[in-house]
Amino acid sequence: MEYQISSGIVDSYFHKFKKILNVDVAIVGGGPSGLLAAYYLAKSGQNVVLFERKLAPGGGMWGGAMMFNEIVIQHEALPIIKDLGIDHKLYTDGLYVVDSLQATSALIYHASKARATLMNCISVEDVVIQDKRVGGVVINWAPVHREKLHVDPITVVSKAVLDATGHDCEVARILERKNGIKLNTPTGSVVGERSMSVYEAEKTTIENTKEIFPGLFVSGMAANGVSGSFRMGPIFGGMLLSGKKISEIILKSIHTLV
Ligand code: 48F
Repeated sequence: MEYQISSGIVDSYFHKFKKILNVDVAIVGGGPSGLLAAYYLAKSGQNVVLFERKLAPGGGMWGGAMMFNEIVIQHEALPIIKDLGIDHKLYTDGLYVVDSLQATSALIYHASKARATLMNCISVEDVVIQDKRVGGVVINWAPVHREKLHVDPITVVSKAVLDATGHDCEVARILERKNGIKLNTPTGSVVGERSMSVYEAEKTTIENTKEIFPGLFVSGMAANGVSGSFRMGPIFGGMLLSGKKISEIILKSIHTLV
C-alpha cells in the first residue's frame, strides 16, 4: 500500500510535468487575472500551464480587504461572476459584494476543471528568448529561491507568456533588466504602479492589458504596473475583465503564429 501511494503520486505528477514542458500558453502568477485567463484559454482548447510560487493560488483575492473576507465587484464584471456560479449580493449603485473565499476557490476550481494545469510552489525566474520573442519561461522550486540554493532551473517553451504577477510585474522587469529591450509601455520600460485611485485604476487595468513585447502579455495589476497606472484595492471587476480580455488577445496572437 505505501509503495502504491508513492508511485501513484510520482507517476501522475511526472506525467503532468512532461505535458507542460511545451505548451501554448505559460501563465506566471495565480491571482484572479491569471486564473481567469487560464480558465478561458483552456476552455477554448489551448494547452495552458499556470505557475504559482505560493502553496495556494489565488493571490490577493483570498484576503479581501485588511483580512475582512469580502470583495467588491462592479456590474460590468457580473457576467463573469455568473459564468463561474459565484454568489453575489447587490450592495449599492452597481457594486456587488462577494465572499472572497468562495470567489477565489471558484476561480481555481474552474481553471482546473477546464484542464489548465496549475503548478504551485514553482517560481518563474527568467524567460526564454527565441527568434527575438519571448518563447517560454524558466522555472525552479519556490523553496530553492527562498533558501538561495545554487540549483539550475528547468525550461518550459510556449507560444505566449502571460505576466500576471500582480504589483511587482516580475516577468516584465526581468525581461527588461536582462535584455536591454524596449517594452510597449509609455516609457519603453516598466514604469511602476502609482498610488490609490479606484475609478481611474479600474479603467486603465483593462486598457493596459496587452502584449508588451513579442510573446509577452500582461494582465491585472501587472498591466497597470508596467504602464505606470494606479492601484485600486479590494475591487476586483477590473482584474476579472483584464483576465478575460488577455485570453482573447492571446488566442488571436496564437492563431496568427500558426
Ligand atoms: O497580485 P495577484 O492577486 O495578481 P492580479 O491578478 O490581482 C491583483 C489583486 O489581487 C489585488 C488588487 C486588485 O484588486 O490590487 O492585488 O494582478 O497575484 C499574483 C500572483 O503571482 C504570484 C504571487 O505569488 C501571486 O499569487 N507570483 C508573483 N511572481 C511570481 C509568482 C513568479 N515569479 N513566479 C510564480 N508566481
